[in-house]
Amino acid sequence: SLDLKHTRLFRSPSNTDDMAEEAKKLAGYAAVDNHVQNNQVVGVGSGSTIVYAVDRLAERVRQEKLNIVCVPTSFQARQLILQHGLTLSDLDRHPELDVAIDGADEVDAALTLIKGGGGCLTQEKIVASCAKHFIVIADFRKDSSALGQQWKKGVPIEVIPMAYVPVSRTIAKRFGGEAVLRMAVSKAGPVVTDNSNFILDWKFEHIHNWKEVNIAIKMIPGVVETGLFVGMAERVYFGMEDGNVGVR
Ligand code: ABF
Repeated sequence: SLDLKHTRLFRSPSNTDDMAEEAKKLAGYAAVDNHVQNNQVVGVGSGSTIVYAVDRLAERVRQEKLNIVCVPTSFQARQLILQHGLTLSDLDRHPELDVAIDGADEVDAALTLIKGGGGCLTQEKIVASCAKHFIVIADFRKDSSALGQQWKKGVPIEVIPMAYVPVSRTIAKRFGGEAVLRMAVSKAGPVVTDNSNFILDWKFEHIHNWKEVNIAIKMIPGVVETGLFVGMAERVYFGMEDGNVGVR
């Protein structure tokens, strides 16, 4: 019928958003079901995809009476853990995690990630580095063969506030592109991280050797951490548009 054709040809943006939400849920559930077992310490990432993983984790803890301890990667993750009635811990008490699950802004073919689009990256990288297994969950829009194809906002870099201008200049001079101070939506001031720092978004101009560039940027005085996660992710679950889960 005419109506049906119209629906197919002009899919509304809200449909794409709905599909992405469903995809996030598929990925979050798959990661928790495949990687969380009883008596584990679990790192809880940040963002919107992790919300589904925590929903599933809480459900399994309730239904299967699991004994799970959660270590958060942000204020948001801490709130999520508490709101779901899960057991909250920290790296002082649990410096070794069985698994950490987190979202990402983009994932390339080598499982290199861009993270920090939502403002969290430093605590996420610390927690991931303490986990035996680091599992990433994402919807189909994050899947790319080379960084920069999907996520157009650049690599987030957390910096000490007093250093944001020199760090920004050094990055542009040495690696090209520009590193822009991330402003709050209100434009009233810069975004301030959970660690009271600022974020520069480095809009790079071409593909780099991410391992080398990550180390080089980290060596610039004033840089706290980069949103490049190189050689850390063990597996990525992509929720797909067709309702399946892709694994890389
Ligand atoms: C945080 O949330 C960030 O590291 C990453 O940028 C983002 C992913 O969020 P979402 O799941 O909402 O896309 O983990």
